Amino acid sequence: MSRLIVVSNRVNPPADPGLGSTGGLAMALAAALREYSGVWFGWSGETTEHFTGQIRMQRVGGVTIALVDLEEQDRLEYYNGYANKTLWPLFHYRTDLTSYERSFDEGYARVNRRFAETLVPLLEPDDLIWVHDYHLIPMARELRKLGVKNRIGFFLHIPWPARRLLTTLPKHRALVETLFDYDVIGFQTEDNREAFEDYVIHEAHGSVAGPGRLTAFDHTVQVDSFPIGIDAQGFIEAAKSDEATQQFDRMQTSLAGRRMVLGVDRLDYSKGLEERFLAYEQFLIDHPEQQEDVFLLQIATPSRDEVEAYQEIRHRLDGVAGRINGEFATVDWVPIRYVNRGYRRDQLAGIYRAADVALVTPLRDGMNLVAKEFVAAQDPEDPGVLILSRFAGAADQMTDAVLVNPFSREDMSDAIRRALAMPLTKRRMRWERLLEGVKRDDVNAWRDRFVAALRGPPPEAANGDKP
Ligand code: GDG
Repeated sequence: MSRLIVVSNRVNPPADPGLGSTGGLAMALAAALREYSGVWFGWSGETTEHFTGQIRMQRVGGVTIALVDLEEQDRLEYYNGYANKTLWPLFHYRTDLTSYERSFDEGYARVNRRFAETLVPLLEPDDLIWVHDYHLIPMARELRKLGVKNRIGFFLHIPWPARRLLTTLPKHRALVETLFDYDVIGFQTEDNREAFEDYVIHEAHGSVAGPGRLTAFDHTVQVDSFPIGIDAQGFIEAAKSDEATQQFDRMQTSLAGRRMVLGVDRLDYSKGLEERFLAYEQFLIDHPEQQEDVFLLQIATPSRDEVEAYQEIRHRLDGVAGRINGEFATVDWVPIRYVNRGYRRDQLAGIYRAADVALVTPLRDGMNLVAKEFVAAQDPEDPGVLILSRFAGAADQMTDAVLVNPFSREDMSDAIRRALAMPLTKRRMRWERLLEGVKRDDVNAWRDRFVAALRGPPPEAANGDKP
């Protein structure tokens, strides 16, 4: 059986599954690779004075990892620069936060080249190579230049933006052209896949070459949507663990009979945290009778804090949470518990379980795994209600959630009221359907579907012979 070589910017499988790691990609890939023979290759997160291309192989949490150090300039131009100041905001529809700097382009190209040069000696002829996310879009092009003939797939964890937005990126065409060196390109949703096709047809003068196949730049690639899932079984078990139960009990005591509305996110402007706080404030204004019976617990783990836009959103959230608390709190009630630290994954599962309502309201999100984890962690006898932004990829699948427009405070305030008032039978019915989907479309199903596409058709089918 061929090995699976996974390539992503950072390589950080949790050493202990109970611990977890913040970030959807890490959790998903660790779960996907654990039962597969292969290697997970990427940046160690460390910098060195001069790039050497030396690899450190390790075994962590049942996964073989291969780490390479980058230079400080790489971190600034490639990671903080092109990845997190150019592509991330642009692909999340925030042109106002997008920097277009040539030095970032150069850093991005350099690191993709360095990754490819470092990976090549590790490769065997029938390895399947699976590259992840916006940091590494040109990786296949660099590998092909070095003579790699293996099948290479790419999966984008974040949204693919609308054509008009993408064209604000200098050299957008050159970037998209590099994608045509892959054999398979995967997106989270049909909507993203369509946006890509729209670009290819209208900007790159490409064409549809058959079902799920696009031709442009003299290459044909397979393009499909592969909605990512969670390790559902693992999460359900984590929610029943001792750690989770202890955390659940602690939460119950601290609730003191109040209802809890919960948010769990990386501290990122795409997650709609400020809009969420303001919508919750609107709810407090609309329903003064409920004020002291409810509180919002927002866990927001700091992330990418070297990038100014992240410092800025953190500062704004401190201000908004402080203002709302100052205005509405009483001597024995605080409306928002705002927490800037991470929790163990099993503790998180206990916190999800104790919540009456989850507010998952990103302004744009590739998928959003928190929505799925919340569902997996609920108590079947008394499940909580999921309020989900229609702009999260997860909304395509999770239609039994209360879907909201995260840009409208009134909409969200109404949704909170409805969710808190939802009778048990209705809650159970919706939750059961949601859970069924979370279990069926889990991370293993996602991996298996992608890897099957990456293997490609059997040789006789590829030659066009009838079976
Ligand atoms: C990207 C895309 C896509 C959060 N706080 C803690 C903690 N987390 C974990 C959650 C969840 C993960 O981080 C966040 O995943 P998301 O999917 O919500 O978001 P991104 O990090 O932006 O992920 C996203 C994903 O990739 C996968 O393709 O869904 O759209 O943006 O697993 O539980 N984990 C722990 N403590 C915390 O405090 N242990």
